[in-house]
Amino acid sequence: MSKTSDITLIGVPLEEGSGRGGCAMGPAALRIAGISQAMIDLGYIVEDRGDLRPAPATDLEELPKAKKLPVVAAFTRAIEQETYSAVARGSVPVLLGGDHSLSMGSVSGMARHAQEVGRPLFVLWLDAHSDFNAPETSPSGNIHGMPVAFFCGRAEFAPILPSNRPLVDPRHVYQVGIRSVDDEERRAIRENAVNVFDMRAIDEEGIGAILRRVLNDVRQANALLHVSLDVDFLDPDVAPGVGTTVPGGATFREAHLIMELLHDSGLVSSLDLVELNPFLDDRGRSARIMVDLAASLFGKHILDRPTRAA
Ligand code: 6HN
Ligand code: MN
Ligand code: MN
Ligand code: MN
Repeated sequence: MSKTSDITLIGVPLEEGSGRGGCAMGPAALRIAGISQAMIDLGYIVEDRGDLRPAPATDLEELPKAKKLPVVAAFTRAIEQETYSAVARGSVPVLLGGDHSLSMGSVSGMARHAQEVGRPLFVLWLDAHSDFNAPETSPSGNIHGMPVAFFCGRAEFAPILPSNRPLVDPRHVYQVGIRSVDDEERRAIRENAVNVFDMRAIDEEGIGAILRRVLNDVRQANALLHVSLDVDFLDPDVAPGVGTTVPGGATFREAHLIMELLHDSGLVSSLDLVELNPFLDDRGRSARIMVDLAASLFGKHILDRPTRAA
């Protein structure tokens, strides 16, 4: 039997959750920007599973406030299974998106694995947005604004996954970079005690201090950690290739420092790279930054440095 890969790339050409075209080209752009080679260069065995292309679900109705539900649901099911299979065979799943609704599947697959091994799953959500809408509260009806509410069990669109699916405790979700929250979403994240570090917190406390707090909580809980990186976490001047830019985002160095601290912690179990829209990008710049950030998370660094406690 061949050796299990260290990293499993899973392409998700999904854009129907975002309400516009372009994210379906995300996996291709990330591959052209060298995602696989970047990890091979760091010494990993990488398996690229290609792109998931499920047929739309036939058992679910279109919902006016959860647009393209049959497409998103079919992807959720396929992604849940692929992510679960990769992590269960000892590999780190890396989802190449695709819009952020793909995290309904990736986080659910990780939650299934976490339950099997008897550990909690924590989620680090790097995003301008909280993505905690439900169909009833969404201003847009776009499902990419709902994945956190979905995997925390706060938004049931329809029977997408089995009703006994393991959920993520919203108190185990850490959102960093937040600067655009809808009114009812604001109430929901407070009521559900999601940990939110908005841009002001980054400005005041510094990203290093925030990350150390998050990582300390993960370590104390002996948890698995899923990282979900939305392109719009970054400032639009740094990464313009995304449909939902919000000014005042993370700098190039803030984002890299997060990835470097994540690598040093040794705690990351899985990663989403989402919302890249190559149609809106500037000569592949955002695709290359996402690849570079992933490389930092997997150990690319400027200089060797003595390990120091987080
Ligand atoms: N994303 N809160 C807005 C909505 O339509 O629900 C924007 C969501 C953006 C989603 O960036 O992944
Ligand atoms: Mn998002
Ligand atoms: Mn976003
Ligand atoms: Mn707990």
